[in-house]
Amino acid sequence: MDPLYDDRTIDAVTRLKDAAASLADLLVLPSRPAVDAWQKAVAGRLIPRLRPEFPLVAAICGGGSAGKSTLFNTLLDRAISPTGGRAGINRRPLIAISAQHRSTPGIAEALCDPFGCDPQPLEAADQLAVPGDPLLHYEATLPPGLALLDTPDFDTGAGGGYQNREMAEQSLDAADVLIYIFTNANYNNRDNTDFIARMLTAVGTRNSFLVYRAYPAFSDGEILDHAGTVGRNLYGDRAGQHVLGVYRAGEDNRVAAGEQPMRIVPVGDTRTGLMAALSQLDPRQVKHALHRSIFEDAMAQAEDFLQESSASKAHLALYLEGLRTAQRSCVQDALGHLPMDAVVRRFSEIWRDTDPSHVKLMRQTGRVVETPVRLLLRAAKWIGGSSDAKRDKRPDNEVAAAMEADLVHAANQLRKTAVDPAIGLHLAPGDPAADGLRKTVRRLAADTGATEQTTSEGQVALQIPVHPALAAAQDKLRSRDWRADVDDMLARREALGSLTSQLEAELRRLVGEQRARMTTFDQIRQTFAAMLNIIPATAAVTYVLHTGDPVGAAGIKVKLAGLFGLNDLYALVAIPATAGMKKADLKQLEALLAPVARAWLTHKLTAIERLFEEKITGQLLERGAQTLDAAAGQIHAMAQSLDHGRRVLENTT
Ligand SMILES: Nc1nc2c(ncn2[C@@H]2O[C@H](COP(=O)(O)OP(=O)(O)OP(=O)(O)O)[C@@H](O)[C@H]2O)c(=O)[nH]1
Ligand SMILES: [Mg+2]
Repeated sequence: MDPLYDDRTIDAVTRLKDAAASLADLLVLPSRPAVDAWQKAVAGRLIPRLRPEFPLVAAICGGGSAGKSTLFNTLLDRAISPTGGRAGINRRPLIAISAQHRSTPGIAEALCDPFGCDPQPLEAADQLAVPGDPLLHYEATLPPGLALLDTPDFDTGAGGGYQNREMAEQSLDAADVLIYIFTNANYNNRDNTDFIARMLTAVGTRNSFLVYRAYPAFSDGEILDHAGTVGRNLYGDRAGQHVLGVYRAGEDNRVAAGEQPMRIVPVGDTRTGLMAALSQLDPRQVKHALHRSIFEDAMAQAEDFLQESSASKAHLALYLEGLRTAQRSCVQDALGHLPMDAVVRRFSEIWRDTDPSHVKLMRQTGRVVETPVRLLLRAAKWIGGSSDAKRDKRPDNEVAAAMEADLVHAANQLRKTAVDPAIGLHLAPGDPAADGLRKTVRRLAADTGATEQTTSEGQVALQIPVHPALAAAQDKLRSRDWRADVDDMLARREALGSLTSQLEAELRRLVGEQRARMTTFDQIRQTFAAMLNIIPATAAVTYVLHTGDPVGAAGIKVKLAGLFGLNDLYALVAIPATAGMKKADLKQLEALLAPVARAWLTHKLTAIERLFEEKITGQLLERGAQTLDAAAGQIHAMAQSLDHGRRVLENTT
């Protein structure tokens, strides 16, 4: 069994066609018109032809009044097609198939498909004299494996052009085998043969029978000589391979008078009559080479589409990664002034509230405040005075204004990035996110137009153009009422800056955890209580977010693993490490503060990220993720089908 005609091949081609169309849609591929044309060709030309019952299509073609219709009628043994002395009688194709196919569904449809129409039956011969879609005739004498096509000429002119070229072109396009009829007047007409040659070799080379309508006075040698010229004009030096037979048709007046059918006589090496030769052609054998070449072309194109789709998908992934990176940095900017002191103060309150009663009593009598306080007072000097003085310098409304400015600035920045034709990123060279993106930008530069530069400050500047699949989501974002969005975000900033029940619960949990780690009369425990009074001021605004471990940095290093999908996001909370604190004390302070800072920052960063996604990036990210997901599925389907296709080509010749 020829694997080309295997059901699995039809399935694979069908899947390939559907997946390519989906990808063109999903990824808004620039070659979408090409995908459409290819898909149409695969559906109309390839798939029906791979079905076992599909007949061989033999198209009779030639110049005006060459005798095409007379030959057609002769082969059918019935005068169906109109004939006459005036050139250009037939204005549309006539398709004749075996009457058996009346009951085979899909055959007539597939035969008409190259013409882009549904099958219509021929009712009267004069229908063929007006331009229109092809007509269909069922003929009992035709074998089921053969469809005969009578075609309009391609050389009668009207208004400086050829009146039937397009129709003739479609007919030739639909043909598996050609019967070219010519006369002494036009056998060497290069315009005609060039036209056919172009059609015949466009997708897979098709073979021909040559019928020479010549005067009886012509010798067979002359017939063969002229037919040889036609063959060479059609196929060049491969004519011997592609010309299946040469016939002569006599110029008999009884034929012209319609009293006799045409007499078609084999010439030279050709031995079999034309109808017999046509019937003997095994459709699969004849079509195998053609179908294999159509199949090969289709696979090669699909391979190109697959590559284009993969590159496009990679571009989309890169853009989304760029957008997420931009969003991360904007979220961090938005948190520039959010006060952490309130959080530490609250932690401290919870701590004190949960003190056992004897400790509360000791605190009232002042017996707890010893060494740690002296230590912490020194620390307070480092941050510029007592904790209260520091807080007084930053009245609440000033903090609120700073918070507002940060949020608006960061939100504007992110929105601009999200609606711009390209994302512009400035990243520190050591940043692992920068390194990853940089590599991808370099790899995809040719396909995406993304660029990479190093700025004069030594930063990595990346430009990533938006992916066309996100154009609609971007338009939607542009048309949003941005002022209203900003107002809404500002209205909610209170909630962002203050404690929520979720954070409160987290702080209570942390207090419990810390307590569990200490024995009742632990010195550390007392130190903690005292420290808690002073930390709020130091921790107010003094933290920095880092991607990558801030090695050797002074202060408390807090790892915020998993936030934004980054495993290496750190917050560095500046603590007066240089203020004479002993290493052991700093360690204690770190043990206390790190979890609080972590809880707080995680909470805030997540909240702002959510807010930005709701107002700015959400639709782009979501649409992008869905598209990536769907594209991955279709790309997989294409790759699998192509694998099958490759195996078919390896196992056939
Ligand atoms: N004497 C003679 N006349 C023929 C022969 N074959 C065709 N004719 C005549 O040539 C004229 C054109 O024949 P058609 O069969 O209509 O030619 P066609 O190629 O179909 O022409 P269009 O459809 O107009 O392009 C008619 O008058 C035919 O009778 C033949 O073998 N001998
Ligand atoms: Mg005709």
